[in-house]
Amino acid sequence: CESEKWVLMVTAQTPTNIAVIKYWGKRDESLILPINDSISVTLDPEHLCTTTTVAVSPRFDQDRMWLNGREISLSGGRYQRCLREIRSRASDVEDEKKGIKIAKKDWENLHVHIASYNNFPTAAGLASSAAGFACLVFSLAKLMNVKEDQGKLSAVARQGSGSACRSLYGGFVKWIMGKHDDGSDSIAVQLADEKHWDDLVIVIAVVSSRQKETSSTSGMRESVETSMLIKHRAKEVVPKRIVDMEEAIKNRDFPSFAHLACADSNQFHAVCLDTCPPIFYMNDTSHRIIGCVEKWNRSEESPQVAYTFDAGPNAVLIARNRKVAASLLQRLLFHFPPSSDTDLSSYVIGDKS
Ligand code: 2P0
Repeated sequence: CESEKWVLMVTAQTPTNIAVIKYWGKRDESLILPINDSISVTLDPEHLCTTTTVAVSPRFDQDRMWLNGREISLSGGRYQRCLREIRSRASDVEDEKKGIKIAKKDWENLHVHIASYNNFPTAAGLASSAAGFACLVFSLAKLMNVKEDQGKLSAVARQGSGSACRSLYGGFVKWIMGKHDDGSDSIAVQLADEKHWDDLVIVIAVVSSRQKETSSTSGMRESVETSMLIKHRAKEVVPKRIVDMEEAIKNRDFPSFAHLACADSNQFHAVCLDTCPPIFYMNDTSHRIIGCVEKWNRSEESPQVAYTFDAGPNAVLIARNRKVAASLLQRLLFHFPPSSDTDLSSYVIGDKS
């Protein structure tokens, strides 16, 4: 029938985010509730981002998803939870031009097709799940005319992947761990928008684009089960660092920002080493980058560059301004020289494969 031919689509783009005070460890695995607050900076949308198109049509007989052009299963609990949570919040949708009318109750019986692309390596420690789930939740919410605020949407994205809740905002974002058992207060809030501290330049040194061996989800589970250091970190260290980091961001105080970000990255990797069996996310190249930045920072009156490493060997380097970023690139090329035939636009430091 003619009326069954329509397809309604929404496309959205969501950048990834890089934590400067790290999330590592859950107190509730299924609701994805963390053991500490975290703070991140959201990257510019034109760089590391996920683009997702969601479509609905009466012709679709099941929910389906393609990631980077290949179909993936939606049977996992995380996808199911996000779909269920968004469907339960759907409202009426009307598109007069196309003659489409979807009542709130119809959403339960309509299926969606989802196509998602990352413009960066998936699962190489560049927070692909953060951008991915944030974009999925945001685009589904737009498609289904969900009227809830960003905070409530962030609590849905969190159930896809913890760090995803922070990607619903630009600028500097805090994920509040919350107190409630149902996760209703475990949401992201924006600390400062993207214009607040726009001198900062983020350089990502891709050390390896291979997939990591230990996923964040299993890594943090093992840390919670076996590490003593993670308990001390969550209870004694992070609460104070969160306060200090918020202050550093508010005042655009780069020395404090750099000190806190580097220390927190190092403690997160120390927790990984304190896990049984130990988890090694950084490699020799990562360690050499830390050495170079530390030496440079110590040779100046105050720090020029902050480094932070997620669940992978790639370095996220935050330069205090563009001039420093140019000098940083020169230093990286000096210490990690590419060969003459290297395509510098996709140069991977230290990865010979
Ligand atoms: C973060 N990471 O704060 C930390 C720092 C990695 C190191 O959030 O199990 O992919 O899906 O909640 O969000 C990576 O963990 O883990 C992460 P799940 P997620 O960015």
